Amino acid sequence: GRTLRIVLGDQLSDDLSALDGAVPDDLVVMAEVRSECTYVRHHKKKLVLVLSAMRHFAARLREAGLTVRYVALDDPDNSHCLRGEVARAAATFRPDRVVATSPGEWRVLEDMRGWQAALGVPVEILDDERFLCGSRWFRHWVATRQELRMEFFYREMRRHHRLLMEHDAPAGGRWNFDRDNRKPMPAGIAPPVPPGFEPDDDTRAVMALVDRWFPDHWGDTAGFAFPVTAEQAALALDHFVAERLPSFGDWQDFMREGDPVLFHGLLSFSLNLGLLDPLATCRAVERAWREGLVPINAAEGFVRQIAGWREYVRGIYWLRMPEYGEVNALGADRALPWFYWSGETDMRCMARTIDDTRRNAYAHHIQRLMVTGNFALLAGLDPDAVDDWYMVVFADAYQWVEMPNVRGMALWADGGLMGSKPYAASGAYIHRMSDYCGRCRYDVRRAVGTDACPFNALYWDFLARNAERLRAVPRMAMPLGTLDRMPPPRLAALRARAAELLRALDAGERI
Ligand code: FAD
Ligand code: DLZ
Ligand code: SF4
Repeated sequence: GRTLRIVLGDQLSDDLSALDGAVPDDLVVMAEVRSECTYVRHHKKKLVLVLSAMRHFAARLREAGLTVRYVALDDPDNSHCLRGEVARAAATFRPDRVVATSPGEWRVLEDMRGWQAALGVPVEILDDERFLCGSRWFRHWVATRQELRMEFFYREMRRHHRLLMEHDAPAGGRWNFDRDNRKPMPAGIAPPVPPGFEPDDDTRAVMALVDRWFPDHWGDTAGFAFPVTAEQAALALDHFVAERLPSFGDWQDFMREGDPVLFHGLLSFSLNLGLLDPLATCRAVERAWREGLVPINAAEGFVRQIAGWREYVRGIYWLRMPEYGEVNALGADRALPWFYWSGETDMRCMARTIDDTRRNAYAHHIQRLMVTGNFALLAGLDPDAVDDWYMVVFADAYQWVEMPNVRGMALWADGGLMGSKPYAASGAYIHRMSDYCGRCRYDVRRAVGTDACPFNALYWDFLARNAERLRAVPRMAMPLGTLDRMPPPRLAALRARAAELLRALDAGERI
């Protein structure tokens, strides 16, 4: 029968379930719509990335002989929502059925579930098979567990896909090489510069379009250099595996001024759009290890991120939506300080991380978790506001991956589903794992007084404020023990300093 096939902006994969069995008589619909571009005010580089990659993918499908109806943002008849564009296509094409792949966000799935009734045509919503773990498998796994732990989930993924396995044992004799990883990085190391992809004419047209349509979104289109095709993404992966992966594990958690990439992959953009396949990416890394090109701690550390964390957060998202969008286990309610947008703060680590983020629509994991995330946790910022910020600022942000990382991992707002304890840390952590503190106006060794690092007093205040709630968390016993033993005058001084900082935040004063 006549089949209308829908491809969304982050479904740009040749083996997408919605394209399975497609023939030239079918109609593939892709649409650039204002509603998707503005439901959060995405960073301009993210808009360029998604729209340019969509245009390149449409061209690729046409070259493969398929018929594509591509509706551009400035098409005068554009209804500017996904449902409207499917309805317009259906009205002219008159399909017998509509086929779509399940979207990455709950919001879109809810809408899609209403399409059949609205269109009067059968709508088949197929599983998104571009993951190592299906949602049903995850539910089953959860049902057989007393306690959810990423580590055990990850081992199942390794066994099931036979990733980095030698017979039934993990390659190298251990599942986890973290104790070899995460070292401070000596000065003087020069990480290989990742390849940039010069915008072609299509991408330049999209950059102009985004500047015209969304001038008040954050960031700039200038300097855009992300991969926008599967071929470019494959080059980026090859370069990473050859040049940066060998040292990926060693300094995975280190932060350096002006260099947010270091030895990271810069692959999340491509993975999340579907330009790279996660299992194939893990296999490429495994191959490099088998060929002796990279050490096991690097290969395992990287595969853990993709086969472990990335799949786990997706499982948690679909398991717990829609309630997950409202969790707030610590009752945090402070407004997001303006400096999250302007970068105008004396806290060097925050200012530099926010600046990297604004320039590149990218920051690496530890900047996201231990700088902007940690501050939000310690200061008790409202999870809704923080969630919104993270959706806006990063070019790899889609709710299925952003939300569990923000609400769960960074803010502990899910009460421990994502992490077995809050990732709260004082300035000492940032000092050990970065070069920010040396150039900061605050003194990281001090906790009270106007020159003291704000993270220090806020850390103790966070523990004291949430002590009742956190007593039930076994891995918090150590820091709470230290809190309990602290002389009361010392704790009072720390809490007074924290109160002053929080007052200044609420008053919009510079800290
Ligand atoms: P690398 O360090 O090279 O890691 C390799 C790959 O592993 C990444 O490309 C990514 O696909 C995957 N990965 C690593 N950690 C995670 C994780 N915790 N969750 C999911 N995948 C992971 N990732 C996103 O893709 N989109 C987001 O919106 C996002 N928001 C985040 C918000 C917070 C508060 C935190 C703490 C993490 C967030 N992450 C997000 C996870 C992680 O920080 C990014 O995937 C990573 O920084 C992307 O850069 P990279 O490709 O250079 O990663
Ligand atoms: C992120 C995004 C943007 C900015 N624009 C579009 C668009 O114009 N058309 C489209 O089909 N998809 C877009 N996307 C991706 C969707 O938001 C994404 O598919 C859903 O959020 C589900 O993950
Ligand atoms: Fe950040 Fe504190 Fe270090 Fe300054 S001293 S860079 S605020 S951790």
